[in-house]
Amino acid sequence: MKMTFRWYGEKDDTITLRQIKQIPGMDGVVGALYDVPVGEVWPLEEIAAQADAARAAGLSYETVESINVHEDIKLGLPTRDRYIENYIKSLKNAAKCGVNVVCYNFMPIFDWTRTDLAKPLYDGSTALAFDYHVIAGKSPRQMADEILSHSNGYVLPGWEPERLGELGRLFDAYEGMGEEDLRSNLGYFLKAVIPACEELGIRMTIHPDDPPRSVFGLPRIVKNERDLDKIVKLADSPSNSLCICTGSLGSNRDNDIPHIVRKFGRMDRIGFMHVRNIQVHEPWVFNEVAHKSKFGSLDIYDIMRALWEVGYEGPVRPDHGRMIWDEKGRPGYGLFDRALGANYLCGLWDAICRENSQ
Ligand code: DNO
Repeated sequence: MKMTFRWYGEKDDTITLRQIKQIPGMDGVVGALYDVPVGEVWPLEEIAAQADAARAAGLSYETVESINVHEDIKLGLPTRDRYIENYIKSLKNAAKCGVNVVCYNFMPIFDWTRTDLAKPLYDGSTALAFDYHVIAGKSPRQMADEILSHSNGYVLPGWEPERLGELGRLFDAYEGMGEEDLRSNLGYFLKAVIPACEELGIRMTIHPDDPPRSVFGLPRIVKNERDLDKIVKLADSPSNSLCICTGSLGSNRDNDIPHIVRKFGRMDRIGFMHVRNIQVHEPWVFNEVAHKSKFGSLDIYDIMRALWEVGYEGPVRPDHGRMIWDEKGRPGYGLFDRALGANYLCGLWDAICRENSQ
């Protein structure tokens, strides 16, 4: 595995490449262009500038998260072909800059959803949390406004203001759309994009729905093992891969993450790993915690062991961290707790490799 760290670029991140490089065991950054509107082409020069900066700091630049998918593609509108063409142009530009893993999601309207961006934990740290009872009493607009107003002034990944400005229109457009329709739109997208990826040496990795259930009645199709089975069949190629986000899938306790890693890893269909821990209090009520297994509901050791067993060589990143040591930063994406998380994952990995080399 290659340990990586999500970086929002010189303009958008308070964390520097130098700080990232100083995290023990860090191989590279996971980049993205946050100021390119969804659906437009990522300019070659801008990707190259980010990749060059990372490499100059001694970090690899092979993964981007996310090239977001335009809503017209998810909705299956006639205009989707134009956005798919643009998507392929972005992939070509990314490949020219040495990118070989592209993360994306296929969640209608909202990317990840939380009801609290700074829930106090027992030790004075704060973490992201979700409580379905809270969301049940809110309108999508109220939830979006709350998330944006608690983001400490940072743009949050997947919460682009231009999309959120059109919530009413988008909800109308999804009216009556079921899971099968959405999956067929994903199939259409993959059929167009995967042959290009095969030529470019890129693995597309779809991120699970977070949380893995419908919110506000919108369809969701990346929730569990059954959904993942259907996705890998939509295009039979390692370029059509999965991003296994342990915290997203793991918030449904029926999802056995080590089993999912072993199964899809053996099929060579995992292209990216987001590893983090969560504490599930009751179905659909959870908060994020430190990465260490004993603080949450997930067995991070067994997940890393499963990755080792399947010979996983792709990127892994510590996912969301808590806010600790009075850090003020982008919710979920501060420096300190993610650095601790990376160090814990590297420690587990070293021990697993060592135990098994005798
Ligand atoms: C949240 C992230 C997601 C993820 C996208 C992938 O922190 O895990 O925004 O990047 O869903 O497309």
